[in-house]
Amino acid sequence: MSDEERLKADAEQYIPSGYEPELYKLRHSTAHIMAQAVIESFPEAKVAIGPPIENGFYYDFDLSRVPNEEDLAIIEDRMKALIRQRHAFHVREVSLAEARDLFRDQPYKLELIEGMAEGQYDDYGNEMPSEAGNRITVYQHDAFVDLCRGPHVTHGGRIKANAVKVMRTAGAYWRGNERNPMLTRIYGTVFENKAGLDDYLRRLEQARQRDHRRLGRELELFTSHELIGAGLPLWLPKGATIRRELEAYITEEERRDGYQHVYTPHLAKQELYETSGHWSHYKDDMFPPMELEYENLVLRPMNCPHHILIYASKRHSYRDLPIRIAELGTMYRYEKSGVVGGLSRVRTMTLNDAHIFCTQAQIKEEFSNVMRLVERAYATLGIQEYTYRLSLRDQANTEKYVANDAMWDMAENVLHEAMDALGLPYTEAAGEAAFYGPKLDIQLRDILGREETISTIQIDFHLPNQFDLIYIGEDGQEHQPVMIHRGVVSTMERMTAYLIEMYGGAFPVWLAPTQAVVIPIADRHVDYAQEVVKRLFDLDFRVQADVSDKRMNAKIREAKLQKVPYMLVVGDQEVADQTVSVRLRSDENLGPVTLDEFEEMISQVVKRRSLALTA
Ligand code: TSB
Ligand code: ZN
Repeated sequence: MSDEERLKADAEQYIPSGYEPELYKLRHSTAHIMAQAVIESFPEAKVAIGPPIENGFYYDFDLSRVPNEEDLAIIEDRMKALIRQRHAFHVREVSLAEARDLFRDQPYKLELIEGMAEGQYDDYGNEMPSEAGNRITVYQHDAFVDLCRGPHVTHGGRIKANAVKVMRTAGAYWRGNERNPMLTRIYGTVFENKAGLDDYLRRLEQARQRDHRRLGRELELFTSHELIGAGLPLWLPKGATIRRELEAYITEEERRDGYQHVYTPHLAKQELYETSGHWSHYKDDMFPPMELEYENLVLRPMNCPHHILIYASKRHSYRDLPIRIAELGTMYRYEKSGVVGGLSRVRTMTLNDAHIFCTQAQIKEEFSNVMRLVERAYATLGIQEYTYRLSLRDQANTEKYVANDAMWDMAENVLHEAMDALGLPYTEAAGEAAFYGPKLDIQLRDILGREETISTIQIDFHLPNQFDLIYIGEDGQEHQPVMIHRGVVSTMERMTAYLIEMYGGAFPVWLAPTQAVVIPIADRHVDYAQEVVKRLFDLDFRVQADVSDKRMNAKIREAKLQKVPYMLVVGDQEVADQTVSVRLRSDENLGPVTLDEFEEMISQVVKRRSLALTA
C-alpha cells in the first residue's frame, strides 16, 4: 500500500455511524467542489469548514457580501462543470509548518491548524479524544486544497452532476459562538442519482407546506418580535386556544392518575441550584443570575427543585407514597440563538411536568403507569409513529454527570428492567442522559425527518439525596424516596409545533381555534346566522359568522384555508326550517341538519376528543 492509499483507507473511520459511507463521501467531495466554485466567484473568500450533514452538506465562508440567487446558480453551474472534469481526489500528510504555510491567507484554517497542533481538535474544530493522533492531512482535487481528514470519493466522476443542487444560504457564527464573526453558510446537496435528488426536493416542498412556522403565521397561531428576542414566542389568541385545550386535557388525565397540581415561582436563589447540582452541571444552559442587594436570583431551567421543596414541606410516611406533584411549569433555558426557531426549540417554555416521589419498590409500577398515560395521550392526539430511546450517560465525558457509579448503575438497571417487562423495543444512546440520571425518551420525527424528544421519564437517585428527602418507612426508620421526573406531552411549545405539522393545521374539533363558521348566503340571512352563532357560543363552542360581502364560495374557500372543521351555510330554506347546511373542511357535504342535531353531533365529537369530524 502506498502512503496515499494508507491515508485513504485510514480516513474511512471518520464516517459517522448511521451515515451511508458512499453518500457521505459523495457529499464531502461535493462540498469541496462547491468551495472551489465559490472561491472562483468570490476570490476574496475566506473558507471555514464544510462537513456533510443529514440530507446534504454545507460550507461556511467569510464573504464580502451574501450571495444572491443568481450567484448561487452560477456556483451550481460551475460545480457541474468541475464535476464533469472528473478530477481525482488526492490526500497527503503535511507537517505543521507546511500546513501553516499552505493556509497562510486563511485565518479560519490557521485557527483550526493551531487547535490540531495542540492535539485536541480535529479539522472541523471539534474536540477529539486525547488518544487520537494529531496527523494533519490535506485533500486536493484540481487546484483546490483543503485541510481535511477525509474520506472522499476517488475522483469527481463518481458524482452525478444532475444530482447536485446548491440549496440556500444562512448566517452561521464561526464555531457556533455568537461572539465570533458571522459567516455565510451555503447549503448544498447531492444524491446518488437525479431520482434521489428529485424525491428529496419533493419531500422538502411538502414539508414546507406544513412547516409550523409558516402555518403558525398563516393561521395566526403565534408570532415573535425582535424587541422581545429569539426563542421567546408570542401566543396569539388562536394558538393560545389550542394550548389551553391541550393543557386542560392533560391536566384532566393526570388528575385521574392521582397527580396533584401545584403552582410555583419561575425563579429562585442561585443557592437552590447549587444544592441541586444544576449550577455545576447545567449552568451553561441557564440565564445568568440577577444580582440583587442581598441575593442572586436565577430563572429556573427546570421545575424539579421547587417540587422537591413542596415534598419536603411536610413529613411523609410510606403510606403517603407515591406522591405525584404536577405543574404546567414554566422554565427558561439559554438555548443558543442559532438553534432556536418557531415553537419547537425555545428559550421560555411550559412543560407538562411532574415529579413522582416513591419507594424503590414502587418505581416499576409508576414507570408503567406513566407509559400508559403517554400511550393514552398519543392515541387521543393521533400520534402514531414514535420510538423509545434509553438515554444513558457518556462514560467518556463524566464531568457532565453527577458522579456516583453505583447510583447510575442502579437507575439504568431499573430502566432496562422496566422496559423489558413491558416488552417494548428501544435503542440506547450514550451521552443523552440528564445530569442527574438516565431517562427513557420517546422520540418523534418532525416533517423533515428530524428526531426530537417529546415524552421523557427519568429515574433519579441524586436529587433526593442532595435535598436529604425522607419518608418514614414501615419499620419506623427514615428512608430516602426515589424521584421520577416525567413529561408526557412535552412543553406546550414543542407539542404545539409538532401537532401543527402533523395535522397540517387541520386540528381535530376539540383543538381547532375556530370550530365552525356560519355563512349567510345573502344579507337577509345574517340575523339567522347571528342567532346560530349565539346558540353555539352559549354551549361553549368557538364559532363565528362570516358577514362580509364576499360571495358564498369565497367564504367557504376562506374558511377552508383556515382549516375550520365545519362550515354552516344558511339561506332561505335553512331560515325557514331552522336548519344549517353542514359542509366539512374535507369537502364532504352533510346537507341540511336541524340545529339540535348539529349541536348534538359537535358536542359528541368535542366531548370524546374525536379525531373524526362526525360522531
Ligand atoms: C421532565 N426535569 C425534567 C422534567 O421533570 C426535565 O426538565 N427534563 S428535560 O430537560 O428533558 O426537558 C423535558 C422536555 O422538555 C424535553 O423532553 C423536551 O420535550 C422539552 N424541551 C426541552 N428543551 C426544550 C426547548 N428548548 N424548547 C422546547 N421544548 C423543550
Ligand atoms: Zn424534573
